[in-house]
Amino acid sequence: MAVQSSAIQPSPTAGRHPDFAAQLQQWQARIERELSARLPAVDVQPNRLHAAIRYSVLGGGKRVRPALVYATGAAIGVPESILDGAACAVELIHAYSLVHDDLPAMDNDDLRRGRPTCHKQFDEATAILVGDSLQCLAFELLAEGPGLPADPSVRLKLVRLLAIASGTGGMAGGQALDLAAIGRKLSLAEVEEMHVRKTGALIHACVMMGAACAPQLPENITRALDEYARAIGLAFQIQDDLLDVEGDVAVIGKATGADRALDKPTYPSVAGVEPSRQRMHELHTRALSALARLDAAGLQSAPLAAMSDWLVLRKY
Ligand code: GRG
Repeated sequence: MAVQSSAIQPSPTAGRHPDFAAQLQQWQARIERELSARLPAVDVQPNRLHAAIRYSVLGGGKRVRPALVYATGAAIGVPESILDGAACAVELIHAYSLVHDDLPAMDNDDLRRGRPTCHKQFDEATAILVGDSLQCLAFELLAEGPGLPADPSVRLKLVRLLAIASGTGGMAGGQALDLAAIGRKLSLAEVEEMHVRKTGALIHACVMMGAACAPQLPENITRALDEYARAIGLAFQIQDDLLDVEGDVAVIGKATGADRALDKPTYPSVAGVEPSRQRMHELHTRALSALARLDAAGLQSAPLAAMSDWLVLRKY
């Protein structure tokens, strides 16, 4: 199998944001550099844990979440230099969730981003510690790391947003619902609730954390961003479910059909493939219409519109 390229696919959004592919690649390169600078070095003890941390975070993934933080900043005029800390923190939480999700006690996956999963490359105990350490580091960065507004009240807001999105009301709770759903029939409303928490909450937090770095942002713009972020969070997970049914394993970098193999209810398994696609496009349209309020206020919706296009049209 081909190792998943770290390069972003050419953008299908050329009309809305002609330089989007180049912009994404710049954000992707930036986050790789910023993450690398914040991770412990391999030659520092405990070396094996640090090697596993760097293996799990660097050199792969689409970097959707950091890109969303930067795209929000680009839309509302916050410089990247004071978004880096938030972009790193959210990607570290995401990386931790993938490492733990792949463990035998959860989804038991051997392949992630076209490479052996952390517990396969190292061992289970190390993978558990990688997740624990990444979660702590994410909050340490928000509390006192570089690349964020200096204002302590902004940092506190960022900690709060990320903690709520990661905890039982968000990602961890969504994962619990996901595990409890194995072999059961769920209603569509229950599947949506699971998706909104497991994946949508962290996607939503990326946008709201970018917005929090502009403390003077008018309330109506914050509300528009909130609506946009909720819509793309769910749309992203529906596309993930669709890719699990229809995706190309060599492009995705992990096995397809995993949800069916685990007997997990997904959007397409409950609603059907075509209605799932329709729901995803409806959410995409809702996200774009929320962004119209940014343009009306003289802000730049194009980076966020292009992100939404990419998330629903992506092939991995
Ligand atoms: C272990 C608390 C805990 C939570 C795990 C994120 C998650 C919850 C599980 C991952 C399983 C999964 C496939 C979730 C669906 C959506 C998702 C998060 C996909 C992976 O995110 P991408 O596509 O991955 O952004 P890359 O590799 O590009 O970073």
